[in-house]
Amino acid sequence: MIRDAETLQILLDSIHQFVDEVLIPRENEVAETDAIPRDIVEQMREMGLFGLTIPEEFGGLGVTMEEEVNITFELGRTSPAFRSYIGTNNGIGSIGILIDGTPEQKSHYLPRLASGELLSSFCLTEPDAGSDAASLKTSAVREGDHYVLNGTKRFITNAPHAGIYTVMARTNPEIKGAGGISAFIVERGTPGISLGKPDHKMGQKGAHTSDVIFDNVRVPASQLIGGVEGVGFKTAMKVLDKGRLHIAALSVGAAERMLDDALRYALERKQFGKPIAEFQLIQAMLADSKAEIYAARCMVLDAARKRDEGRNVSTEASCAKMFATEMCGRVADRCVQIHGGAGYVSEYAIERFYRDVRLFRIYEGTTQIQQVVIARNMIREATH
Ligand code: COS
Repeated sequence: MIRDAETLQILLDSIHQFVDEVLIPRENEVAETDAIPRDIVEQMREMGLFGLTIPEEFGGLGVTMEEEVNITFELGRTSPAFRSYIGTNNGIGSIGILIDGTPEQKSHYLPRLASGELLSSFCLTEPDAGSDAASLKTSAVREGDHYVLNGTKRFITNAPHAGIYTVMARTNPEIKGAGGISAFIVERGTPGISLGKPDHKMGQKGAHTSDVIFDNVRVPASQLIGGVEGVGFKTAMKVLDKGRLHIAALSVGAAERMLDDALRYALERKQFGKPIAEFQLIQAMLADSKAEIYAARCMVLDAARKRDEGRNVSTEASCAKMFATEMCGRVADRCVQIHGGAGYVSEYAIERFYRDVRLFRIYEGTTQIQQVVIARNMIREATH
C-alpha cells in the first residue's frame, strides 16, 4: 500500500540521489577500510533511514511494506554494507519489539532506534542451531524478578555496534522445540555479555558480524518481549517473514545495479570491431537477467501489497526470497561473464558484488529452508 504517491516519490528520489552521489562513490573506501564512514552514518541518520519502518508515533517514518520494498530496491543499488548498517533497526532488530512488545518496551526503545541513536541486533542463530532454529540452547532461567541468560549466539549482524539485542532463549527446558523459547531485549552494557572476534567474511566488507556470548547475564523480567513466555520462536518467525521480503527486494536492487554496470561495459567494450553488446550471446545474458529481475520485482511487490492488506504472507515471502536471491546469484554470475577477465579483478564493482550477494541466498533462511517453508504451507493448506 502506498499512502501518498507524491511523498513517496520525493523520498525515493532523494534516496536515489544519495545512492548515486554519496554511497556509490564511497564503495571502494568501505571495502578497503571495512567500515562505514562516520559522515555517511550521520547523513543516514539525518535522512531518517534508521527509522523507516518504525511508526511515526515513535519518531520513525512508518513506511508500509510496499513503500519499504520500493526504498529497498533503491538502497540495493549500492554495497549491501550500507543497507546492513541501517537494516537491523528497520528489520530484524526492531520488528520483534514492534509487533509483540509491550507498550512500555515500544515507547522505551523504538524512538531511539528510529533516530539511529541506538542500534539493534537479532540473536537467533547459535553454533549448533542454524536452520533448525527451534533447537537453540541459550537458556533463560527465572530467578525472582530477573532471568539469567547463558549461551552463545553466532553470526550476529551489527553485534559490534548494537546497543540492544533481541535474544531468543529457552525459558522452558522441558519443551525441546519452539514452544520453550522466549524473546528478550538485552542491553549491551549488562554484565556478562561479551563479543567474539569480528567474522572474516567472503564479502560485505563494512558489515560486521560476530558471536555474542551470554555468561550469567541477569536481565530484568520486564525485558521479556510482550511479557509472555513461550512465544519467542513465533515472534522470530514473524520477524523473518518480513525480513525475507526485505532481502528479496534488496536482491532485486543489487541485480539491477549489476546489470546496469554490465550493460554499460558491454556498450563500451569492443571486440571483433564492435561493442560486445551487439553480439547475440551477450544479448542473451542481458535479456535473461532483465526478465528475471522483472519477475522478482513483480513477486516482491505483490507479496508486499498482500502483507499490507493484513494477509499471512509466509509462503509469498519465502517464494520471493528464494526466487529473488537465486536470481541475483545468476545475474551476478552472468555479469561477471559479460565483463570477461575484467570481471575477475577488483577494478570493477562486479567482482565485489559477486562476493557480496552470495550471502543473500543464505541469511534470513537459506534457499533450502524457504523450500521447506513453502512446501509445508502447501501441504498444510491442502490437508486442513
Ligand atoms: N509466523 C507465525 N508463527 C509461525 C511461523 C510464522 N511465519 N512459522 C512457524 N510458526 C509457528 C508454528 O505455527 C508453530 O506453532 P504451533 O506449535 O503453535 O503450531 C511454531 O511456530 C513452530 O513452527 P514449526 O513447527 O514449523 O517449527 P520447526 O522447528 O519445524 O521449523 C523452520 C521451522 C525450519 C521454518 C524454522 O526453524 C526456520 O525458519 N529456520 C530458519 C531460521 C533462519 O531463517 N535463520 C536465519 C538466521 S536469522 S538472520
